[in-house]
Amino acid sequence: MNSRPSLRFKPQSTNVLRNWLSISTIALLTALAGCAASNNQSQTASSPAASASPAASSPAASASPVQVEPTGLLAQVLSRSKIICGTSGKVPGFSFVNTQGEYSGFDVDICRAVAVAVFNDPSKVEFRQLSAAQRFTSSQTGSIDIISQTATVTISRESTVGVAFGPVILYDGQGLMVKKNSGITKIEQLAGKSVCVQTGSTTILNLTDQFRKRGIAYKPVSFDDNNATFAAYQQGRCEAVTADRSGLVSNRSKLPNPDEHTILDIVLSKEPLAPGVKQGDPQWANVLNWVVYVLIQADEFGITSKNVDQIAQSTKDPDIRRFLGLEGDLGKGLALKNDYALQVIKQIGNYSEVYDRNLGKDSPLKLERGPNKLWTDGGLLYSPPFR
Ligand SMILES: N[C@@H](CCC(=O)N[C@@H](CS)C(=O)NCC(=O)O)C(=O)O
Repeated sequence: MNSRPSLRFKPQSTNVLRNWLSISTIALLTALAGCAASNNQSQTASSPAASASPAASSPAASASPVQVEPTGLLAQVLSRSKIICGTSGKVPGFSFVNTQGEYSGFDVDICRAVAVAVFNDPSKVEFRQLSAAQRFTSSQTGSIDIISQTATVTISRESTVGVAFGPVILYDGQGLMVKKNSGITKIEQLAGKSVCVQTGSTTILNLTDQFRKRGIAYKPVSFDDNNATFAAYQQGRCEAVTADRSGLVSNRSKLPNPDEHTILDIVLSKEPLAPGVKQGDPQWANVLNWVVYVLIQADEFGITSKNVDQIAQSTKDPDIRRFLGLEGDLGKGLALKNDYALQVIKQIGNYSEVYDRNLGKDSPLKLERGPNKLWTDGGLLYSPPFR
């Protein structure tokens, strides 16, 4: 059922897990296990109800009705009537707050998608603006429910820092940006020069490693704020600025003359960006995971915000019927409404729609999809089955 069980079933979550595994959940798990499913299938096939409708003949329909109760953070979020989402607010395409206080971006849409899944209302999110370093402390102290802030999945963040990352939403890498007229095209030309960088990030760690491994001396000029980092670069306090390549494209768009800056043709690291939650609450982690997977799976099925209603009315494909909650109990198994996926697609869109409007062809940034294509198109995006 889980593609990355190690992220969700941590030792410290045993009590929560025990509560969560209510009798009805065990019934679902049993029904979904391979051998049990074949038993159920044969029982269903012999029951008169099974022949009455196509839905009733599916293995999922033969399981006991699923009634998973919200617990932990999901229960808290429901009683509070909003999700608290930690994000930057300063990075166009990911999270940007305009002068009217309205948020937009890929990271913002992830939190809105979770709000649709939980409340059927994308507006039920309160955004908290955090620095790169505050992302993780805020998650640890429980003052935010979701981190959705250009965060790279790393082993130490999942082990010592205590973040349970959801699925990767953007495969990126670290880059370097310089002024075009500097003539710099290679990292070696930065020897003895200054590089602006943000603290609380993987960026500063990779920068150190990359110069160290090449044996090049340089001067890091660090800031704990995104805007301060790029302002310093713009003012000429550093010859280069480093960040995730998508972050460079985003911040370049805010500079007075974006065309005067170039991103070097070099990738310093792997930066798989993902939203995350605090560890120890498997039900809440599952909600995040299976909301992100909805975006990816909808893309694979060719379901968009525009055609989802029409597909829901006409499809006979059992995979799609289960996915959209027209049959089976997949949504209920997450303690959500059974049609949560349909609502997420209708109100937020599929992965391509979210990508294109925030980062891709319909956005000012025009970022190529690169590895962020579906696995069926040669990319890395892959959702485990909705089954
Ligand atoms: N992906 C890297 C870098 C992320 C990063 O530095 N993000 C910046 C923006 S590019 C940020 O969130 N800054 C928050 C702020 O200062 O507002 C990580 O997870 O450490």
